[in-house]
Amino acid sequence: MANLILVLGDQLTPDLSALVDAAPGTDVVVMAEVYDEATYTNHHKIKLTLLFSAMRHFAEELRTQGWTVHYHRYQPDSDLTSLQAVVGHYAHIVQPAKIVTTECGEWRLDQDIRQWHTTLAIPVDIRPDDRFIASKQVFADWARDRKQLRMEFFYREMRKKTGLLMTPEGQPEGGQWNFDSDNRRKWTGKPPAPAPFRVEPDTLTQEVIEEVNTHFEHHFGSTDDFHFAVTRAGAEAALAHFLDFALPCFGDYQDAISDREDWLFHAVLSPYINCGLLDPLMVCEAVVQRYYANQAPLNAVEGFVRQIIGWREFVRGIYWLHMPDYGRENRLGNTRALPWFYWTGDTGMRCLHKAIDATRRNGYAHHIQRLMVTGNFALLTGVIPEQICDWYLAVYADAYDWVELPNTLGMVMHADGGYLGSKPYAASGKYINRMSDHCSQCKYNVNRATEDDACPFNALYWHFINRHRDAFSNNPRMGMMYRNWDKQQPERRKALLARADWLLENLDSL
Ligand code: FAD
Ligand code: DLZ
Repeated sequence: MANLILVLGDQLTPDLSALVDAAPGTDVVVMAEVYDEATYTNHHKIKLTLLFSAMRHFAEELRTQGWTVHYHRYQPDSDLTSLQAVVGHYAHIVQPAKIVTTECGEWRLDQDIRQWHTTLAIPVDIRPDDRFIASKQVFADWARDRKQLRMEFFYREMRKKTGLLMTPEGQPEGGQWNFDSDNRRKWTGKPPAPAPFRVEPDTLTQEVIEEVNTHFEHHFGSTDDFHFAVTRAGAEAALAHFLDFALPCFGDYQDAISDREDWLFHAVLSPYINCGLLDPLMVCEAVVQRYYANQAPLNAVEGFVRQIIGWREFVRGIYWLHMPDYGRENRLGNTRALPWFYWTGDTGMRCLHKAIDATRRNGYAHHIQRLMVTGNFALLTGVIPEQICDWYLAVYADAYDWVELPNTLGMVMHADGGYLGSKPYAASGKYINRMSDHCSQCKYNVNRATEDDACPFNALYWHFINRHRDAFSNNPRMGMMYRNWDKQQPERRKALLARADWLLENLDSL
């Protein structure tokens, strides 16, 4: 008797645990583009295009390997609006012994699928997602009995487990685990940043672009410059492009921000890794090979590996350890609505305008734009975590709840009380000026704080420090900020707070 194998939109991996022991001649695959998944947030049009096109290409790839694939294309008037409805529909036709699937990455949908054995009255075999290096259980075991979870210590375990950048004697290459301090150069235009990797849309992708622009017209963003790969071969070419042209400088300029360049030396691989077109460990192995071939320095290679086997695995572990409560955290008690300009980019603050505009055009902004520009501003202004989390979930092609939520709620908003990060990444305009060339193009003056034309980040920074004294003044990593605040003249402090109050009342006119 056949099994019905459900492959989700972010499971486009040939050796997925749900597929690996199945029989192409007997078992049947089901894949579906459905209303519920396409609209649970205001997904960027680029993300919808990428996923639908990559899903369609993957279905074709499976068919050429002999699989029978029931593929449900998005139809606005279809009654089958959820994955459960589509799976139920095909289960009725195929009459399978059971449904087989790989565990879903999002708590919301995972909870739903875990009820299907009852709602669809068929056994559902849910397999672990072994595309991650640490299973949920391995992470839970590591986290048990630790008062604070720190990425660095988890990362070291992952280095030992994978052997990546480890000497035969079991020591980290270069004699240290982490070269973070060598990842902070400002980029001034030299060396030139490589042109981004591009794939011109094929006929199938063009068809999807048209459908997305028709059926999801009001969703965020534009597909005008869609150039992501949508197949495994295309994603592998994107990896090769990164290795050849960007990796050597990735480490030096990892924290840089540029007014002129959207992508700098970043990999732009997260959309492919997260939907299954690239395997994270394979990507790290390819990167590490460049180190041993003397084609990339250690600060670049270690910095990259840390992001994947460190941060990526760490945030996923935290997500599954603490959902659903994690998603409701708001420990700083934020009450402010997300400024409207996050959806339009319509603000005179140059750094925010550029980050949001790149997001709208590309479905992408690099990590420091997400953390220190759009994230920092939401932190300083006290935006309600749920609203800023939903924004990040919507606007990036790589966004899935399991990775977006801990990054936004934990790393950026500190809404989990410091569980994920030991201190908030709050910063004034001085930081943005140090790491970018935005400020010289901005209508606000980064060297001023209280005047009408002063960079809003400056007064907002001190307002944040002042209003969260109870939360942070005893944090050893924040002590210096409080000493700096306390030693300013009372009139100066008063002027800074007054300016910040005015800014907070007028965010949408900035
Ligand atoms: P690079 O800078 O080249 O890094 C290489 C790879 O490391 C990435 O492809 C990614 O797989 C991994 N990585 C790097 N940093 C992180 C991190 N903090 N967490 C997890 N993986 C990481 N990443 C997502 O994949 N999806 C998200 O929805 C997402 N939301 C974010 C929200 C906020 C507020 C912040 C601050 C970060 C978020 N990140 C998210 C992490 C990071 O910004 C992106 O992974 C990165 O920008 C992707 O671009 P890249 O491939 O060029 O990455
Ligand atoms: C993000 C997304 C979108 C936009 N559309 C679909 C879809 O139509 N069908 C599907 O199977 N998956 C889709 N996804 C991914 C899921 O919503 C969900 O984020 C992941 O499966 C979580 O692991």
